[in-house]
Amino acid sequence: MRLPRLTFLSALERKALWLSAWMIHHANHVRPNIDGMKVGGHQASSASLCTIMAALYGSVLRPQDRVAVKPHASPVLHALLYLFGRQSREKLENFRGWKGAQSYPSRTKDGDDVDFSTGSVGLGVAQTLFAALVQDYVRAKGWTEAQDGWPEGRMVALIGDAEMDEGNIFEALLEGWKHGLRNCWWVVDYNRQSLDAVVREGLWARFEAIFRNFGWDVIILKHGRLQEAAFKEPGGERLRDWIDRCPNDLYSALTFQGGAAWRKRLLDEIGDQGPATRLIESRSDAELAALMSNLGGHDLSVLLDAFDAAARHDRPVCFIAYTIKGFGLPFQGHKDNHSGLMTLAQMDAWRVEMGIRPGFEWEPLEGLDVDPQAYAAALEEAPFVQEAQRRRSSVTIAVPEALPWRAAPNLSTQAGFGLILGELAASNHELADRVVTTAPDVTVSTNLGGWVNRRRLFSREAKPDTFKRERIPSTYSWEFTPKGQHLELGIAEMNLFIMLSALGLSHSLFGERLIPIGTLYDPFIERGLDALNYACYQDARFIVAATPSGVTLAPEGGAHQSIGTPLIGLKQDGLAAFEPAFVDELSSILRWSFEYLQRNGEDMADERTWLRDETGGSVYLRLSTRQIEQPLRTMTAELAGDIVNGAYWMREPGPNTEVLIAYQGVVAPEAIAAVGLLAEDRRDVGLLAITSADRLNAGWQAAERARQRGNRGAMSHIERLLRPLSRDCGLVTVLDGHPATLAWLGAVHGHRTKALGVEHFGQTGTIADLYRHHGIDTNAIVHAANAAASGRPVRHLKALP
Ligand SMILES: Cc1ncc(C[n+]2csc(CCOP(=O)(O)OP(=O)(O)O)c2C)c(N)n1
Ligand SMILES: [Mg+2]
Repeated sequence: MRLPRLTFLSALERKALWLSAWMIHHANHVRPNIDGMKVGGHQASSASLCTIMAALYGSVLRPQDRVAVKPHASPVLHALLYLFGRQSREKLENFRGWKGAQSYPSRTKDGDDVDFSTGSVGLGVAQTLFAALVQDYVRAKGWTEAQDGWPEGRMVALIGDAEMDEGNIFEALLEGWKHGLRNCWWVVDYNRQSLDAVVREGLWARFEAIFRNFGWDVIILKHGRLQEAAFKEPGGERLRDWIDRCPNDLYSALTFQGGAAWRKRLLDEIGDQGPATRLIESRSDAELAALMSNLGGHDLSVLLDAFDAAARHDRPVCFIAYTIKGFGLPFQGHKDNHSGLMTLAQMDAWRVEMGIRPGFEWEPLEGLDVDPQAYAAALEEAPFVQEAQRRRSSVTIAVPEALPWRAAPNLSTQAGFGLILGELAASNHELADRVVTTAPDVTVSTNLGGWVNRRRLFSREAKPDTFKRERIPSTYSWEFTPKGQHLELGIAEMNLFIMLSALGLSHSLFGERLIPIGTLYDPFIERGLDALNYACYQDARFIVAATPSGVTLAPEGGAHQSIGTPLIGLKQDGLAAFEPAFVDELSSILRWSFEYLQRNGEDMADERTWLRDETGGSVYLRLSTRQIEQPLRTMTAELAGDIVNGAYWMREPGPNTEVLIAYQGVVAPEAIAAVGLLAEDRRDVGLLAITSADRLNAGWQAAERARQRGNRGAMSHIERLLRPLSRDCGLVTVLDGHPATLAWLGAVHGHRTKALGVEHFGQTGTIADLYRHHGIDTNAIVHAANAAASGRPVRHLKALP
């Protein structure tokens, strides 16, 4: 015997509601609480989405669809996956515990069926939109896995209505419109409550207008079938009219109070001693409460009709589903219910109501009035679970032996970046076909122009370059084609990082590996920082080249200067940060990066560097527009290895070295000049070229931890480099960025350290003016060296400003 679709989904909804609330209750009140702290979890927010998620996961979603679930409804997702046999009971019992089911859905920690991590509201929503664009991109390339191996999926976001306040959602909408978004559904859980309170009246109409403006279909699911039937009864129109005019906060308050309160209010306001009164009075309190809470988002039949109809086309659809926060729970509708938990007494009473015996709380069939075999069969037949594994994977794309560029005596790292990509674009290496670039309206100004000239812009529909057709000379060709490999974005750095996040998950979402490279101006990383963090948190793989950077962009001045970004590079988990000075360094780093971002190996530290490179990750390149003299040298494997590990000797110190200068990035000429001056008076001066403070620091920390655990031989790259220095050798660190980036080098072996860098921003001037002002010029380095070193000072120094 088969279960009718609605019977099955209604059972699924009931169990999702019970298990999500119980999971949270168990974590807070049943499991031993060692810290005496509230464990938390969101029973009301979860209840709000149970009907919608039961309909989607039980019947509508297919294995190829990808979903971002509203963060605070993660218990519902865990519960549904448990019912489908795709999540363990042990994990549920350990919800919010060590290695248990995660507080908010997590791709990396929860496993195969969590498609997108969520948590910082708004980001997961936008991620579905960008993922839909990436799906179109890979399918347009004719690669087999995307084309034949796997059907086109739908990218779905389940959104809290207050989540819609996040600006990044609207930035994404604009981008979706420009790129002809398809296959994207956003379902708004319109419970009219946020964390603090009840939301403004009439928001749904604003949402509707916005989405329609951007070319979306909008489907408003306001009333359930019970309400629709009641509206057809005599007096029903008066009831509909009253509901339509009822303020959100009053509706919530009455929902909380229940049937008797509804009766009193409705009789007071629409009682007519005639048909409307009869409509109300013909129902018991419980029936009246059920009628008034029968909103579209809690009615399976309404939801299925809407989803089934939308599934017949690929236009983007926004569903605004009216719901009740805490639906079916004792605090439903209460404005304080966001973080509210059911009390022990409330839970016990509700348990009885749900037909659950003590000790049987986790049993999948407990409290259900369905044929167990038919129910089990329906679970097995749900389209969502028809693939054992929903995540895809991709083969590794080979990386060329070397990345050449057209050398010149003076170059900036930004120019070098353009040259290297230009050469790659001209090559017929497979890697070049997998690279996809993107930039928020800074393609030309970050030197991606050469790449785009050769590899063109992506669009599903071809569009020629009008300037070219009109024979107007221009350095850059701007031609769109489905074969194109550059995704041009509007000026929104949040969008850049969410796009990189989507591109960087293509291998897992769509089975085709992409090598995404995004560019932006370095200071504006901070504009998109949460999205960058989100991309790393999801383990998306990409390269971000940030240029220009620091105060070195001198005349640009003001808020275009970046100070703190090297610290972002240092601290950001999942991101290896580099700041090369020379183009040959950049070439080695890029080549390594192409491999690094494809790795997916064991979480094991390398014995030489103590870096966990086998796991792979993303890469941040901090570049500059300052042209500097390039070293004439051949790149040996050893030097390339040191560059990637974070530092190498420009001038190796001897045993009597009194002072060592360690620089990162674009201030190389100042550091080199300072060493020249110092060497006039001192026997031995060392010069350390640092390409990655981040990787040096990570290795140092890891080696120290290993030693604490008993591995006494553990030694990182920076420890090995600094080991030969005598105890009283002084150390000067310098970069065009915050001095704290390198100041820790003094702690490696306890050397006296002077850390130079930039702490204030906003001055315009020449590079010399600004380096002097911030104390990162040659003169300042020599002064600092004198202060740090033992022995005689250097004579003939200019005073510091
Ligand atoms: C960026 C960000 N800011 C704040 C929060 C804290 N927070 C979590 S949920 C929430 C409000 C949720 O309201 P809504 O989106 O309507 O969800 P509901 O629980 O009503 O379904 C807030 C402010 C967060 N998770 N992320
Ligand atoms: Mg809400």
